[in-house]
Amino acid sequence: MERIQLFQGDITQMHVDAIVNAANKSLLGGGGVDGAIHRTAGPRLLEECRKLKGCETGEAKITGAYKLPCRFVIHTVGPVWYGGEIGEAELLANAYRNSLKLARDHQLKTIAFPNISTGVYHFPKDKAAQIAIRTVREFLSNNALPETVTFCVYDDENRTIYQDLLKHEA
Ligand code: AR6
Repeated sequence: MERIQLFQGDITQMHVDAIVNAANKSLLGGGGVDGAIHRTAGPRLLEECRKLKGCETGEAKITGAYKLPCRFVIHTVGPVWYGGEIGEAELLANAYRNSLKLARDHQLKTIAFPNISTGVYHFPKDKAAQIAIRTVREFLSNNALPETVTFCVYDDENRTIYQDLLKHEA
């Protein structure tokens, strides 16, 4: 089976080993996918997140998943887009890479990513998708775990972008 998969829908309903949360540095919840994950997981996720004392941009931390159907949540913080001149691309790549490292180090086989930074943080969707796919492909070529990575797109624009990039850059 292809090690990179594409799925359109709600990441909170995915039965994978870990879903990735596009969080903020506080790790104390927010809107977008972060809000959806905390709503579905229930209040014990926030309790565990409080103990983590936040997370730097580009870093990642792992928690339990509580009422979510997955086993773990990997919380990462993507960069806010300020025009692309202050290292946003590298920080976004770090967010993907550090999430993948955590999954590997916990022996996780399946992981799903939302389109980190492309909502409230305004990273251009096409650029973000290129970075996401390049970073995941490079990691998978050097690591046996995770076995499969699913890009969970939510909006149609991201779906089209990912379909095109995954087709043409295989
Ligand atoms: N499942 C999958 N993807 C989703 C879902 C969902 N249920 N809901 C939204 N998306 P955003 P960011 C997509 O704004 O840009 C939060 O307040 C959405 O369409 O959630 O990294 C945090 O606390 C978009 O493509 O994350 C931070 O403060 C993608 O998820 C801030 O937003 C990311 O959009 C992080 O901003």
